Formats: sequence, C-alpha cells, structure tokens
Amino acid sequence: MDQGQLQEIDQTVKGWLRDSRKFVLTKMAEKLNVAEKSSRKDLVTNVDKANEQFLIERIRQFSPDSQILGEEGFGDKITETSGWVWVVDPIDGTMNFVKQQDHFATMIALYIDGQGVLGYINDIMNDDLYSGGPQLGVFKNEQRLPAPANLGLADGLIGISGPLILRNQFNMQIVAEKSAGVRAYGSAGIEISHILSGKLNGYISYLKPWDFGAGKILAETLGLSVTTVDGKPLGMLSSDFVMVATEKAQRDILPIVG
Ligand code: 2AM
Ligand code: CA
Ligand code: CA
Ligand code: CA
Repeated sequence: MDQGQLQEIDQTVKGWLRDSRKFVLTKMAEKLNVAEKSSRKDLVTNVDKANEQFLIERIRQFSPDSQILGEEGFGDKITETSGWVWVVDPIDGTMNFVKQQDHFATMIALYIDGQGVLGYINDIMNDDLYSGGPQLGVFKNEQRLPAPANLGLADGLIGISGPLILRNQFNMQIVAEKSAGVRAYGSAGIEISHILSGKLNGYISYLKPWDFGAGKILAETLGLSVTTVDGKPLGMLSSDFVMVATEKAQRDILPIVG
C-alpha cells in the first residue's frame, strides 16, 4: 500500500477514535449496566457493547469487504487471516472502567494478509492516542516515539498480570523479584503503551487476539519483542501467554520461564 493511502486510512481511524472517545465519555456519565461473562472478575458493560457496535459500523461503511474481529461478538467469525482484518477491543480494562472510571483503552488494529499494518491504543481518560505501524512509525498523539532504551530485566519495571504472579505461573515471582519492580495495571493496552513510552520494559499476561492485536504492531515497529512467554511466535488469532519486552529483558526472562 502506498504512503498516501496509508495516511488516509490513518486519519480516518483517528477520526473514529476521537468520536468513539466522546461517545464513551458521554455514556460513562449515565448509569452503567454491568454483567459477568465467564466469572465475577470478567465483566462486560453496555458501553463495551455499544462502543464495539459504534466502531464496527464505521469500519463496515469504510471498508465493506474487510473481516472484523471484535471482542464482544458484533464482528465476524474469523477462521483465516487473508485480506483485510480489523481487530477491535472497545474497552480494554473493563474492570478498571467499572471500578475506577480510569485506566482503560479502546484499541483497533488493521492486519492485511496476516501482516500488522496499523495499530491504535486510545488511553481514554488521559486522552493519549498511541498510533502507527511499520510504514509510519509510532506516535503518541502528534509526537513521534523513539525506540525505548533496551534495558535488561534488572534495570526496569515489569508489568505482570495479577493471576500470573499469584499462581507463580512460569516462575513469575522470580521474574518479579529480579526486575526493578513489578506493576499490574489491569489493561493490556495501557501496559503495552507504557512499554512504548519506556515506562515499563516488559509485560506478561494471558491475552486474546484483541488484547494484543494493536499493541503487537506498535511494539514490533519500535523493535520490541512480542512472543509467547516461552519465546515462540504469536499468531494473530491465538490466545496465549504473551510477553512484550525489550530484547534484553526478553533474553533475561526466557531462562527463568524454563
Ligand atoms: P478486557 O478488559 O478487554 O477483557 C487484565 O485483566 C487484562 O487482561 C485486560 O486487558 C483484559 O481485557 C484482559 N483479559 C483477557 N481475558 C480476560 C478475562 N477472562 N478476564 C479478565 N480480563 C481479561
Ligand atoms: Ca473483556
Ligand atoms: Ca482486552
Ligand atoms: Ca475489552
């Protein structure tokens, strides 16, 4: 795809995300309707659903031949990755959205024939949009982000999801101990945005395709490593234990994971 076409898509998606942010802020001022999905720790609200529908309507109008993978099920059943595939997570960090009204993100990714082309993480309450891809570079709002410093495990903070630390899965308590400190923000999008801006040097969590779709494109564009926790390639439709990290941190973590 040529640069002009890519810029046009980029501006279009940014417009959707601006509108979707206003939509979410408006809906937040009303009473939330909260339901449990698989457990009391896995929630969905009317805003997750309405925002996914809001974004999918715009994607369909702009690009009717695309496939769309949305967390809340308003997209398509996707079994293969050829052509244009949009990945939508309308509210990433729903528990934070419900309990904190903060620390959540809206995420969109565009893959073409399985290759990441554009990724977006919109941190709603900070009004920070992380965007870009391999042909554009990575931006925080209008500002281009440099590749983060390639710090080893001991020299930075690491994000690890609560369940992985509590169960000490993959020796995560040792990973936490060897780092400068462990953080658990509860939103894959927010945590990956912190890696992009150099505030964390890694993040490990069990994730689904919509949790890492956008972040993987942005992180790889900045030279970060995005793999399964044991260092294997991550398919765009897989659900897996995912590690996003600087190259050095990844090299330090892999032998601990075993
Ligand atoms: P979500 O809020 O969009 O569901 C921390 O919980 C992170 O893991 C969030 O990014 C959350 O995304 C994601 N996640 C994936 N599967 C989850 C589950 N079953 N329960 C809670 N969070 C989940
Ligand atoms: Ca969810
Ligand atoms: Ca998510
Ligand atoms: Ca979600």
